[in-house]
Amino acid sequence: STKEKIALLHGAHRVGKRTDATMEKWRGYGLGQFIHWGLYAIPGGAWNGKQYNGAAEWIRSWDGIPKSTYDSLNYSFNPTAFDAKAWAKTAKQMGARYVTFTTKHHDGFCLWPSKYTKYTVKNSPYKKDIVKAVVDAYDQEGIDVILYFSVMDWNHPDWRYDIKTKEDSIAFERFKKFTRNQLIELLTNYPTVKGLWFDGTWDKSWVKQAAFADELETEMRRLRPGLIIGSRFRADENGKRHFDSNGVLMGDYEQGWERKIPSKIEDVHGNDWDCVMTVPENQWGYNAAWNGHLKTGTELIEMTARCVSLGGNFVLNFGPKGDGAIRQEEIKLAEEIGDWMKVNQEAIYNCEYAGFDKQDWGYFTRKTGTDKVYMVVFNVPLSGALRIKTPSKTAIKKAYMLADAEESFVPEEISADEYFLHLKKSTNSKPFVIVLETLKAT
Ligand code: FHN
Repeated sequence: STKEKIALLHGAHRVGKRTDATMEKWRGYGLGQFIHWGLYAIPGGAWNGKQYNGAAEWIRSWDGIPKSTYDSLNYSFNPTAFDAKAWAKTAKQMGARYVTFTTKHHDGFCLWPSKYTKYTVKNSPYKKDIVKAVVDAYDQEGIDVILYFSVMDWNHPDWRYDIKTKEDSIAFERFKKFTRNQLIELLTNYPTVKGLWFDGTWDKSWVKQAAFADELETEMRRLRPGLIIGSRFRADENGKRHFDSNGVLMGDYEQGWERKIPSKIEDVHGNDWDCVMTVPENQWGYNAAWNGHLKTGTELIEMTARCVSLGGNFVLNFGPKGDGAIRQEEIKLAEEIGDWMKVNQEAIYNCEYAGFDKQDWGYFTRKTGTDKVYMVVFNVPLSGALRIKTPSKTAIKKAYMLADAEESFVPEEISADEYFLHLKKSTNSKPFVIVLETLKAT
């Protein structure tokens, strides 16, 4: 475009993707787990027998909830069934290759013994450091850990939504120091974590801190080279979030895909991205009365394939109960996804956008940087013929089932660069994968 570039002091630090090994690993994860856990898991979406319709982790903010009573929930926090190793096993079994864990959600309660506030797990009957237990357990399973951190903090006296008075501005200066201290503390206490997942950064008070946030980002990156930070952390000096005033992505990957998935490659503008998804429509923390449509295992597998086919990662949320146990419905979904992943993970891990036109039967993925293309098939047409349009000058050398290489196909060429693969039988009850070994003429 002919648009003039705006000179920015606190815009994006880079144009285009990161190319270092840590980020390349992140890009290849394919599937991740999100965990929302905190005091809100105790009421689990209900207060005094009354069910609230909004997201369970927001219950403190709903009308009629006494804030001080909510804030005292730390005195009831004693999750006797909490077992970080069991969580990590569930994640491993599902096939997750990274986890994002809520160290502090909007309610301000810290799951680590922060030195900078009394509102932590240390001042609960449980006492022990939950973040450490989670980091250690996932590290042990070889699952990378990203720490979720909400800047917005309903418990902190210096938090402001906007800065309108002198008093606000003095308070918020203290809040900024507090935020910085907590972040440096997290990175220092848990040096193996790969990144930070920011949230609660949309209010005017924080959006106005372009210079401060930019400096803090630089400080954190200096402390932990390779640290991954998404596009939700900071705004530029014009208040632009995610993308700066020149439309360039701020941070290492686009963090805007919450409960929605891009439909075409153009939607992601060549950036890294991940999609975070809930099982019900919009419940992150534990809600005892999950209602409305609950996504099935097959739907979640399809979302995973769709994300990977467009170069992103799919991250499924879990909301453990107040006692620390993962609810049965989530365990079952993890197992269902994991059973599928065991056979088909080759089409999900270390894969990228294939460069083939999307077809109605499902999704193409490509083993990153190779000629191996996967067809993840969800909808078998009545004809049993799967259409493939190859990019020009690309031949299909071999086509076979991923689960059974003996079961191969001879593609029927129906016109230039266009083929049918004729399925022999369509007895599949689960999505399946066909491997295409391709050859590009040079
Ligand atoms: O308000 C939060 C919400 O509770 C949840 O944590 C999600 C997860 O992406 N983030 C915020 C909404 O964008």
